[in-house]
Amino acid sequence: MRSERTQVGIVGAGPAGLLLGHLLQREGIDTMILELRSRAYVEARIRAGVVEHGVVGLLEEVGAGERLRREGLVHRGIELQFAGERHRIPLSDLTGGKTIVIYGQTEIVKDLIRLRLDSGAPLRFEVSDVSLHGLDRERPAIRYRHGGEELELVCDVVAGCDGFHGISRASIPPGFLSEFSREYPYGWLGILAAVAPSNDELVYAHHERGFALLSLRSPTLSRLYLQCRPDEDLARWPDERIWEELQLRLALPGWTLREGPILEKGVTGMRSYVCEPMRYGMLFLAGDAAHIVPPTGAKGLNLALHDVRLLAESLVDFLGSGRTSGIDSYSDRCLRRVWRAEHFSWWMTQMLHRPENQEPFDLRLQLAQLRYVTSSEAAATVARGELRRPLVSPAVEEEPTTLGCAGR
Ligand code: RFL
Ligand code: PHB
Repeated sequence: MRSERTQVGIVGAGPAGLLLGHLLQREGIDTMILELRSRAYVEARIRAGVVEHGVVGLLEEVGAGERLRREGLVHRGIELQFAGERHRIPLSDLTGGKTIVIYGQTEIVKDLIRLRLDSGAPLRFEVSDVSLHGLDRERPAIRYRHGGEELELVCDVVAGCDGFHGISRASIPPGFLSEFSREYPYGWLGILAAVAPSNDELVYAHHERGFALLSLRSPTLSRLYLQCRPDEDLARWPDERIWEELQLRLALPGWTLREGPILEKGVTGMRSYVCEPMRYGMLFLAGDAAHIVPPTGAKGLNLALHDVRLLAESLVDFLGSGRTSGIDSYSDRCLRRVWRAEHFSWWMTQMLHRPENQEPFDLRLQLAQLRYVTSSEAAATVARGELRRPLVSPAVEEEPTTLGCAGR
């Protein structure tokens, strides 16, 4: 087995692993990124689309936001549809001018891969048999296969950025982590369609047939989702049925949902999950490897990038000056933001989705909540107050969320 050496071994080239690599390389720290999949696969995987204000700032600040600034679509509000009406939530007005940007996660990943490869820093795709060793010792190691060769990467620190199904969290001894989770009886059937978006802003629709979401990726690409069962069989959803259902759930008098060729479709289950702490010895977890949220709140990508910003700062301090205060408080600092996002995502999910056999009482509670969120001056005022609170540190700055200005 050939042995190599790096300061930070990063498992996973999703948004978290790639941004961490970029942030550390800029500070002169040696990193190696190992990714299970091919570059083509990673660059084609369709996921998130909403980037929050703070994350846009972060990407721009570190030289990874050039195309995002050019091509990203700035949104100042979103719409909530229920009981046959649409109500606009003016995010910007409620948050002192902050905006969200619509820019595919896939595009962020492409931008970060390009930056990495241009810098000459190592990024290996299609590695296999990845395993972690000596995590509770001073020099942990990552063993893996690449191009038919068995390799060992000796590190100062391992960053587990390998998503919810990765091996990093699974390499922590049983009993060490506390895990918190909730499964929802819902899935999302998502499509990408070659048609101009039918609305300028996102529409979150509560409907008796189930939730629907109208989103977009560009002036010529629509992204739409339908609530379905978590184990929904896509074979039961030919394109015509998908459009028919979207038409029913998003219908509004005087408004038309434009249809077009479906380029991609998939089903995602919904789950909330957090593990505590986000560290074991010299292994630090970041992003979906440590926590996931149902997509209703559009928080997962944003949380993942916040984690690695904190992790990068802490590691620079540790590897550069030997200071341990940053790495020692990393998990607690992340988890504060994580739990706020967990609450918000759960809240959005339970407010907007239709459970099977919903009790009439629960339906009325949902509608009451939706009416409150869209009409209450008090909810908006509370949100503005929250955002003006003195900040604990820039890294845990309060963010406006897709709907987060109201109802929390
Ligand atoms: P990722 O993106 O899952 O990347 C992990 C990477 O690790 C690789 N990997 C391994 N590599 C080496 N060795 C191993 N043993 C490995 N095992 C796995 C994987 O191949 C992969 O490349 O995690 P990361 O970087 O933490 O990023 C998290 C985000 O991807 C995720 O939170 C978001 O996509 C969630 N999400 C959304 N978040 C938002 O902020 N806004 C949104 O609008 C939003 N919409 C969504 C979403 C997620 C969705 N799905 C598919 C669950 C919409 C959907 C439908
Ligand atoms: C998306 O465009 O993929 C998207 C938008 C908002 C969400 C989730 C996903 O809440």
